[in-house]
Amino acid sequence: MTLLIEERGPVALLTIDRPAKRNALDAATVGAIEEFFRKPPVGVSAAVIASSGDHFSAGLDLSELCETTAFEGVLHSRSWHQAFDTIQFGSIPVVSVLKGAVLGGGLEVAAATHVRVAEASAYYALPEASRGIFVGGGASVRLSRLIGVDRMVDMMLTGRVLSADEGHQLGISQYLVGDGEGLDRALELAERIARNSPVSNFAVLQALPRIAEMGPNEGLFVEALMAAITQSSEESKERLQDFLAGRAAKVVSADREE
Ligand code: 1HE
Repeated sequence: MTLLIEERGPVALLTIDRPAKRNALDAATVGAIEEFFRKPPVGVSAAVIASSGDHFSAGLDLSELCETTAFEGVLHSRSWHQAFDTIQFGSIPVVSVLKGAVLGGGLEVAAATHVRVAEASAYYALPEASRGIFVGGGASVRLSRLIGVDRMVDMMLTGRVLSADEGHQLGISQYLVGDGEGLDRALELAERIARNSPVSNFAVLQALPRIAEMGPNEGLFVEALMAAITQSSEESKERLQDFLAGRAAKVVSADREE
């Protein structure tokens, strides 16, 4: 088992557990990720992807690439696409905890998650070109949108390594914390996410990335449909009533949050 799965109430904690291989992603691990997100257990409303050891992931397990044919290569890449699509377009929000090496396929998994918490030790690179290969786990689509295609071109051509700070400035992480603090922060965020209405979380996951790809007119129309669908749910009505009756939490300013 290279993917440990633990349920902590509404939050599932998935730990990539191959520290001796720097959490290099083999087919079994990618398959286990897909299996989990294809049908998350009933009662689980958010997930955290973390890792054992000092590194998030050294990317594709390079020992699995030897002696593959072109067709096998296409199928392999498509299997990663399928697996990471179940993260990005699945039914539950996913928070990742990034530390140490976040390389190649490791960065591709991270880019498929919705909220990324980086520890100060995190560093990001795409060593594919130096290994004579190309990205195959969705980076050309997800990472180029995240940091801009020219930055990705630079990373691939020159082997540039981004520090945790640089990655944070570019939006790879939304949260930057000290070493050893990432898991607690990620669990706390996931618990908060799990308290949202599942319909609203689903709309965020399914509608926002699609609307971002649409023209403004289509985007606004789809936004209106999603708004109507979410606010017509029973849960939405209860939550609005709770607020109006003074039973719901207020929004507090950022500097008063702990
Ligand atoms: C691996 C892998 C791996 C480590 N596949 N076995 N990714 C890379 O090109 C990154 C390759 N890895 C590294 O640069 C370094 O290992 C690290 C910077 C991540 C860590 O360095 P270090 O000194 O802590 O560890 P190490 O001694 O290099 O590695 C420990 C073991 O993990 C060693 O095996 P051992 O049997 O000799 O102990 C390494 O061979 C093994 N190991 N990384 C297989 N990646 C779908 S397309 C996606 C394309 C990509 O992801 S390309 C990026 C590949």
